[in-house]
Amino acid sequence: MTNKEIAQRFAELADLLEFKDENAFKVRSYRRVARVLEDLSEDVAELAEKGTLEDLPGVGEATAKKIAEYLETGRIRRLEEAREGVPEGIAEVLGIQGVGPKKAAMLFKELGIGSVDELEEAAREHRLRDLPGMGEKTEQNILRGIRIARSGTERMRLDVALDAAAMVIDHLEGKQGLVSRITPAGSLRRRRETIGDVDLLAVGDDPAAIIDEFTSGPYVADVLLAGETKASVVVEGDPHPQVDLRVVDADEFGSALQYFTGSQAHNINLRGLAKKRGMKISEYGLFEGDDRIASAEEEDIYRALDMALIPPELREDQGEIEAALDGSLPDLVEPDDIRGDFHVHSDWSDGRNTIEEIAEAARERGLRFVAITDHSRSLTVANGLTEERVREQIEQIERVNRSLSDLQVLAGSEVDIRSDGSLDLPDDLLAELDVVIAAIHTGFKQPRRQITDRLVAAAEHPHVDIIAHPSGRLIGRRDPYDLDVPELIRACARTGTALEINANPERLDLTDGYCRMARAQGVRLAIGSDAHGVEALRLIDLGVAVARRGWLEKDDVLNTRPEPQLPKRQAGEA
Ligand code: DGT
Ligand code: CA
Ligand code: CA
Repeated sequence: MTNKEIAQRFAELADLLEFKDENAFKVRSYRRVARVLEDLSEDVAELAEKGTLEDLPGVGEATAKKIAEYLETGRIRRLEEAREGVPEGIAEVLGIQGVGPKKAAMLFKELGIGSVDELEEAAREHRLRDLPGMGEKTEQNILRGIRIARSGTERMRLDVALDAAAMVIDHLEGKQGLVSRITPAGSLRRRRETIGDVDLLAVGDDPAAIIDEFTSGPYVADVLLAGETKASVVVEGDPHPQVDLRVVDADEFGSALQYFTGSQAHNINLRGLAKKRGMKISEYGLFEGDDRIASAEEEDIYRALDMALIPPELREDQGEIEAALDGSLPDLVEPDDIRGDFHVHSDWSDGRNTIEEIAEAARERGLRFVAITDHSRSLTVANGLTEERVREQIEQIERVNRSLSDLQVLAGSEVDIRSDGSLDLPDDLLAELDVVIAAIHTGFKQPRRQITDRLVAAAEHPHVDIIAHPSGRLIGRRDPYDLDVPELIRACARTGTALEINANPERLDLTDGYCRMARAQGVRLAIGSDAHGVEALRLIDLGVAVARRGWLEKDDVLNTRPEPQLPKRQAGEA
């Protein structure tokens, strides 16, 4: 963390000095220091302790002193001096695409612009176009930059990013002979739960034609940058997804993909490892001296470092490099392993499709079982089922099952956990169901002790098979409940209750890190699409992505068995 913090301080110092039109040499040198610190694999505090800061490229005595000063006091006096006389809003102005420190200085001097709001107003009133070196076009660019900065602070949901990537890839692959390879990189390839921007990597004989086609596709809302081998566009969507495309040489595809997949923390660790072995790694290849020893395929790079290919979902510097070195990487669960869906709503509660339609769609997806888990009675807003309706539904499902040979429809319920921890349906009815998933839908704000007890009580209930969306968060809309998740995981381990990975892109809950914790304690995970319409059954793949990021193998995930093998029911039946 400190490396990054100090890097940011030096970058800010460079910007401020340039804004004030001070020594250009210092501006360049501070900017270089910022980059070096950003990419450093060692801890800068350790280097300071050893007295070897000055061995870093671009770091002289004065800079080393500033770093030491920050480490000791949390401040850099030179930076504080530089901030004097500069309006606070300038930092934000500098963050607008197309406004560098020089332009910001001119805007400040000529028009007194000290904030993004003032900049926007001036651009709208056409007061920028008459300034030296500016014109109508610059004005428009600045307004666009402001728009992007405001929407760009929001990360997009995984499904939005996947759709944006698919749209661009389809378009480019649709042009005969244009691209020979094209694939997502960055956080999208790692399947993070939210995505800042979509990164794509392509290979083709005519990079200029690829860039042309990419920046003129029907999906384009705005072109941010169009270079010779690199371009950025904003596509239609909410928030407007930014898509970056890079075209690379076929023989550098592997090293570029490795580099641009990240994460940065993973790459820094890998670079440190290469260095220890006298090698250098970059987006252009793995080098030993001047010899390039790997670059065409990602696998070649990892192999040359004595490792198996590390799946992108694991590349977060959470021990995956160490595991790859000692051959203990998990054999991750895959979308093709999935045989069933544990969480689907029908038109009996708030879903849109009939049980028959759901069964048909599940069969088309190649599933062997699908659980109908409508809401229970107290969830009146979702048309929750009364006891009587649940009994009717069980009969209806039996009828549907008699007409099906290759798919099993499970009679289930997403039973509400009431605020005292008791369940919303009687025990004898729950015992009759094939699968019971229990969830909280009210009383999210209960204190930690109470909400934890409530979920633990549900896990301890003899007929509850799965705890649904355990943390309750809605990405970007609602924080998780104040729940002691490790305690719930322990309760599930004790009682043989599974935890859900809810695959709805707004939930992705249980989250990846806790999946790993659950696995370590032998808790099984059950992926549910939580589909309210058959088109959403495909979202189960996002749950698989969370499982993979949580280091889960096929056996850890209950959906991979051809028949639902719920631990508690098996124990009960034995
Ligand atoms: P995002 O877009 O915020 O969801 O996250 P990423 O991981 O896609 O980040 P992004 O788009 O800034 O860059 C894509 C990858 O490129 C990143 O994961 C690692 C690599 N990369 C980009 N910039 C740098 C850098 O300055 N240093 C290093 N070491 N790697 C970088
Ligand atoms: Ca990205
Ligand atoms: Ca990017």
